Amino acid sequence: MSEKAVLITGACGEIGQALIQNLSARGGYRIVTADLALLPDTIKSLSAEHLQGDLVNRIKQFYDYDFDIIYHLAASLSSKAEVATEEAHRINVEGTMQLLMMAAYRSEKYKKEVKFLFPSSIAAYGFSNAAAKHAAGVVKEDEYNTPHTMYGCNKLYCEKLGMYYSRYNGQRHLDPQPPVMCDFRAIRFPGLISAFTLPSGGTSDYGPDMLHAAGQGLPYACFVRPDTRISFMAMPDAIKALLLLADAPRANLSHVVYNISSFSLTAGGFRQRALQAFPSAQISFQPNPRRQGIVDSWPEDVDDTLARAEWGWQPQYDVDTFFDEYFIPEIRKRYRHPGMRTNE
Ligand code: AKB
Repeated sequence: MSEKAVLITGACGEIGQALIQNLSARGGYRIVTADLALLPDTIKSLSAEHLQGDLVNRIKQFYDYDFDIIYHLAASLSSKAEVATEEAHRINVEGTMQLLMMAAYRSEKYKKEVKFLFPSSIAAYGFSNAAAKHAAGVVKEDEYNTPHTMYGCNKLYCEKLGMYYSRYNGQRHLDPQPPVMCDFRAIRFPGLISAFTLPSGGTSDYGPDMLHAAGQGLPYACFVRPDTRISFMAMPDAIKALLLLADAPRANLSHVVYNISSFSLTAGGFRQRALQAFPSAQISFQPNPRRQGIVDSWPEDVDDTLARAEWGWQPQYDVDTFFDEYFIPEIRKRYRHPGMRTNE
């Protein structure tokens, strides 16, 4: 079986590193990576070719490649995007638009669907305040799509762009013989937590940051209130979801955007779990009003019925197994034995 040609943008990010390791372990892929930065040593050998540079400025180069699957992970996350909104829009929207245009162009020209996997986010939702959020509880994909952040607006708009290029693309779907269109699929990820990499630029970062600080015996001041609740997921489950959706037959998919869920936890719950594992951990709460406002606009949890029904989504970890079988054992090793195993 010939290798599948895969492009992974944002390859140096948390999802990127974990995905490269998983695809490489699976075998059968020629992985081309792209990022502003050089690949870390841990994954350098797993990439057939690394295209270093600004995605938007380098887009023309991608037209020369015959990619079967694109995992477009490059993004400026919610907290960073609130500080540098214009740059976030350039990366999150212009970058995605240009890559979708490339996928649509090649799908039509070579009559072969380019599959386009896109990580959207719970940031695509928006609640006016914590009370409205609590009243809504678990939300479905088509509810409360009123994001409060630049990042959330970018993700929601790019979901629509993906739907446009994979279904309508210049209204060509109305042609007597519609052309082959790219195959866009998106997942609204909750806060993701890896035992092997640290988050940057996000607002769900307080969860992993608190745990990694506790593992190192460092004090941590949490920037949201203890009662703050959103959904989280172990990185291995996020990768499992991306691969499951990528492998699903297009005929089984009646949507392009899917919620996925694993567990929902308060910031106070994270503290309890951290203290159970590291009793001397010093964890305090110093809410940052703007970042608190961002998380208060995100749902407590999401309904993933569609993902379970249409492509067999099922998380491996719930809140207990996440801590007891994945996260705590790995960060104990990581911080007790710096330099030990580094992959998902
Ligand atoms: C962020 O905090 O910006 C991301 C997300 C929830 O999409 N981790």
